[in-house]
Amino acid sequence: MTDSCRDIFVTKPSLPPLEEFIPSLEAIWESAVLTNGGLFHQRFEAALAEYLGAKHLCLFVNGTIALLTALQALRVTGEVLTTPFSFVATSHALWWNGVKPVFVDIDASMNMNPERLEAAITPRTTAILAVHCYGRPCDVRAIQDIAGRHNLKVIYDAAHAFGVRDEGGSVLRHGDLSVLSFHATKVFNTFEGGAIICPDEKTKQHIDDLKNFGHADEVTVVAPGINGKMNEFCAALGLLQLKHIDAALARRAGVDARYRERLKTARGIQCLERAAGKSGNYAYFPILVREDYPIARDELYWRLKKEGIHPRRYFYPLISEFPMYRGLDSARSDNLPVAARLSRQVLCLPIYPDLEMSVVDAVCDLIAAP
Ligand code: T4K
Repeated sequence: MTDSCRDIFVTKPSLPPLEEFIPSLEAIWESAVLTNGGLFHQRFEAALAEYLGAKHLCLFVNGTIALLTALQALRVTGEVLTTPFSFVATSHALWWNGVKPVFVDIDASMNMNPERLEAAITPRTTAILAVHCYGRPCDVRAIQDIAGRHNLKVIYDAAHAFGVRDEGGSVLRHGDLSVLSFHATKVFNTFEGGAIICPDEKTKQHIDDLKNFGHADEVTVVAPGINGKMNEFCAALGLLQLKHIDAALARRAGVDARYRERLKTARGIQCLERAAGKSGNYAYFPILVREDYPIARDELYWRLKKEGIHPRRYFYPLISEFPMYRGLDSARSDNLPVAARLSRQVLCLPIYPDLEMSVVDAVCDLIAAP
């Protein structure tokens, strides 16, 4: 390592120069409007929608509350097909809506395998909750085809997919609703935050009501909504972050390329292929530590940590292995063989805009000679 005292985490949040943020803070203090759709909220919502190429977008306090609200807005009930290979918030959002997750196995793309979807549908199935894992787009066409034939809603947990595009534009346009996270660990952060991409103004209005306790106006409550509003502080930061996001993505691309170059000859290490025809966001750098690697994935994980490098095993354990879900029939490991295997092989290496190439090289040296 260039600096052996320094710990290197899987990510380090990008922030604009502090002096750029001060005028926004002064404006917030001056106006005393702190939340509830203030000026920064309005400006950020509009600017973000434009950046993402979305016509309608609702800002949220975080991605989890946005997911919860998206499911509520679509009146999802009964059972929902979802992936076990995600952050636990994906299934928790179903649980909070009183909906039973039905886990469907993934394929080598790390996303839900559309070929496994149809067999999991029952008369109680109302929706598919898929995740663009690591920002790699799902097979949206196959998912939509199945959803269309079975009259199911489609919600994309796009927490990892900020700025990801496919052949036709933003990947966020797919499904009934897409949900973003702007948590500190994400490609684009507002400290904490999230958003729902909506297809039309009416849906946006409904979701805006739901995130404000269900209040449609001062005296009308249309649904048991939640407090999901983004505050002015986070909105002001988001507005500033937009100025820097393209440069940050370009630096991430450089780190991604260096890892690929340096790891291509490491025996037993597999970098996930970039998704063809898509423009990614380099949100994560997952590798698979295969059986022909000299040591087990967890041994590598601990060796790196001993050297001050802190990769993460996203996503291990699988959601279906957590106590509150493992009793479900669909959580059986023989139903999820690919997810079970990949979850025990995956390691997400540090990636963030400021990561020095010398550190990337040091990580690769440690991996190449464990
Ligand atoms: N759906 C999906 C697919 C998701 O991945 C997530 C969140 C959600 C939904 C829910 O969205 P939010 O409600 O969070 O908006 C993190 C995050 O807490 C979580 O947001 C994220 N996914 C998940 C994949 O990772 P941890 O517990 O693994 O990360 P944590 O807090 O240990 O942070 C990792 C490293 O990053 C730290 O070791 C150091 C560094 N770090 C972290 C934070 C928070 C910083 O340097 N500064 C920071 O402020 O969960």
